[in-house]
Amino acid sequence: MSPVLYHHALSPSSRTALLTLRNVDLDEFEVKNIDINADEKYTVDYLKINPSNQVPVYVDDDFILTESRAIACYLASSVDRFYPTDLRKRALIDSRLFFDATNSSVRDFVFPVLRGEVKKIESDRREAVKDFLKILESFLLKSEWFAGDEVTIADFSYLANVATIKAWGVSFDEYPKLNSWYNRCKDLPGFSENKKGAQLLSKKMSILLDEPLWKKKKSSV
Ligand SMILES: N[C@@H](CCC(=O)N[C@@H](CS)C(=O)NCC(=O)O)C(=O)O
Repeated sequence: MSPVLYHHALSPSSRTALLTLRNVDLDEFEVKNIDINADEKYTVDYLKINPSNQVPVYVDDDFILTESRAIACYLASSVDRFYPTDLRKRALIDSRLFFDATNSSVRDFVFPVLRGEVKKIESDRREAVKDFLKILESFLLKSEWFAGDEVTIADFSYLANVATIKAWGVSFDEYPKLNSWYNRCKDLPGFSENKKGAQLLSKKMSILLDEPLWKKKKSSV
């Protein structure tokens, strides 16, 4: 049986795993869409695969792997691309991945809206997203990609989140390095698919809110 990725297009975590799959270019795999809002996700079978009930999950025969970035590490290692074995190169990639995984600004912005808990987004949540972008800009001061001069899985992880933020209508004028990186990513397999998922998420959030998802800056003229 081909390996299966349990996926949901709206989920940035899930899109990290899918972007990695598209880039490592496995011969055969299946993408199974799981509706994270539907009962389907809560079946006993899905709970056996992932007790936390989340996407993504990668299943290859009896090997079950949860956590998007662990999936990315595994897939990249299996083809010996995008995750170099050089100790320091790998350590920098891991550092970037852990930072992305533990920075909650995107999920804190998205989840309360999707759960219907808020109709307006508090300003500190918006500020946290801007702080996140500022840090990403600083990561790109010395290199074209997030962990050196070559594309790595760190870039797949950030691309899922950055496309999500871009789809909200956030201007990247203040983050020129990040903007150039994003444009460079357009050549990566899976870029458009990831962008489409980000746009669908943005659309869903906009419907649930009583205000624009991201207000445009007033022109000074
Ligand atoms: N740490 C996990 C986070 C996964 C995650 O938060 N998945 C969300 C979608 S972005 C999900 O499945 N939410 C549904 C739920 O928690 O019920 C990873 O990176 O794989």
